[in-house]
Amino acid sequence: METKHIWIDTDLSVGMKRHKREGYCDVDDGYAMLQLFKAKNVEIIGISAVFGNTRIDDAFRLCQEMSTKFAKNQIPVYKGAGSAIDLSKVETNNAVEALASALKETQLTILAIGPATNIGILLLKYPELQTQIKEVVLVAGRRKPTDYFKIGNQGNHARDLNFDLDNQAFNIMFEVGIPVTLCPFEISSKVWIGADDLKKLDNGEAGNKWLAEHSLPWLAQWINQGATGFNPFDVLASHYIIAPEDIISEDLKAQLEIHPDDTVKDNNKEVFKNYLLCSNEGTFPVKYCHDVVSDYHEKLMESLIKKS
Ligand SMILES: [Ca+2]
Repeated sequence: METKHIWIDTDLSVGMKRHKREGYCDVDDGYAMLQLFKAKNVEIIGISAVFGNTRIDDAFRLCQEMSTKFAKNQIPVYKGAGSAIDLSKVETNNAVEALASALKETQLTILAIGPATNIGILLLKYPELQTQIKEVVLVAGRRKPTDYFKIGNQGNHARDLNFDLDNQAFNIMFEVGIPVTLCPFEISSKVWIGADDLKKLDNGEAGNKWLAEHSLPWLAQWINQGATGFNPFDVLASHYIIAPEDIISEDLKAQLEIHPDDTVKDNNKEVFKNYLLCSNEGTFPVKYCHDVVSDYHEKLMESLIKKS
């Protein structure tokens, strides 16, 4: 079995309270990281933190915590961008420099499960390294502007957060033409984690217990919105890296289009935003992951529960 060299870029926020509004932050980056920590066919070269689900300092601290406590081997952790790319003032950071050094040594597959800011900065600062990137796997996109993702039954549409937080970073990747794979809400909305799954996780290793414990308030938040479990978005992207045969994809073309913002209730054409749309009619080739194999849930749980 070929060992894939991978880099994880994440806005890890497991257990964090939301900044400036009520509730808890996403736990899904933790599932993706733990799955990769346990996978036998990958070698994780580095982990970089990015802003997104939480602030950069918290994401960085949590990456250090997960790497120190739960990784088989020590994986270096770097602090990346704290805000979206400003094209008038593009600044590098520790994460971008470390990723550049790693790419000079070896080709890498990048799992970018936050805003793609660090990848965008890297491509602007080190365009000569683009051929060293085998593939970037991201969580973003949809087919049509009328497709939406809602949590539960209260009528609230969720943002396409990673894309919404840094449109420009995605644009840069597409224009450069590196191989991009998208695992959007279309695929993750077919996968559920519920209370029984958290019980199974809680019986496992220390990393599993930690994740299960911090997932309880997140699950409660989804149940409160009328759902019966939660969709572990980012783990679909990590699963694609370790076992692409479990993920069903098609080759499409991406493009950015401006439409009324679907997350604003009663939006009477006052608030607009960019959409990342994937169809046969777009401009930039992408691999679009949209479904899972029939016994996927069992495979996912096995990959999370197995011993390191
Ligand atoms: Ca994430």
